[in-house]
Amino acid sequence: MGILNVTPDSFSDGGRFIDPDRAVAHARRMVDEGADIVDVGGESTRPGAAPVSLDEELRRTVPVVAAVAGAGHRVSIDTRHAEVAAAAVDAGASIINDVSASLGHVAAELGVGWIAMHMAGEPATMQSDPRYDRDVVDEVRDYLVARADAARAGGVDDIWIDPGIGFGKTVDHNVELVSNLAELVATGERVAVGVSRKSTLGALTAAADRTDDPAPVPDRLDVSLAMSVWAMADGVDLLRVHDVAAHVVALQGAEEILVAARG
Ligand code: HH2
Repeated sequence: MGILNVTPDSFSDGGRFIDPDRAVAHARRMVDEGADIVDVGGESTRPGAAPVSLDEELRRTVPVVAAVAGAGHRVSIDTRHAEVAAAAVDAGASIINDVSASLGHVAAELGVGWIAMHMAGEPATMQSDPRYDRDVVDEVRDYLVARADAARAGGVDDIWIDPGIGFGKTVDHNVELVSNLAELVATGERVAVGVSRKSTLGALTAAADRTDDPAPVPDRLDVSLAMSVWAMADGVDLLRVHDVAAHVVALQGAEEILVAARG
């Protein structure tokens, strides 16, 4: 899944694709590079981000969804809002990428796929002091499986669960979740994950470089690739990434090894 944020303030590509023509050109490039799905978002959910109005989110996303889906590409809409999901599906999106895991009933009504992501709290405050009463992996897994079960009972067929790396989690929580992706896969649900360029990777890159300052966003690709390969080896079905070409090369190379290792 290639990321297309039609926002002025996303942590990595904010401001780059706010112009619809540039957004559509970037979508086309990601598909050419090997993305199966283009994930269009009109609201940054980075830590501390302020919510945008519905009108603004619709204005940013719907024309881009229509153009990308109209060109024959599979589009997901990255939103927490039922109105935006419905308008995007009307414009051709076929998956709701839902960081609030609350739109299962909307996916059922619209007859589209649904990615249920775990988020502890709200973007504006979720990183202030994230805590889990139980083990973070158990808590996230049980929550997502319950969401998936409810959505399936409500009529959604096409479901992924996503641990929500960076959404109300410390670096240690994120590492714990990525190192236990196999536990999510073992639930039998299809698993999606997004680590691409996130701040935890800035911390891990700094540790590898033996510096204290988190690595800036453009320097986080190496660890993004390493984690995505790890996720694929653990059986993750869908990877949400900014750098599609680099991921395709890394994942195809790693797949050769996996196939050989598994006979
Ligand atoms: N992460 C972000 C947004 N949407 N969706 C899923 N399923 N999984 C994720 O991990 C995920 C997501 C945040 O990243 P990004 O869209 O690059 O930045 P921003 O929220 O600043 O727009």
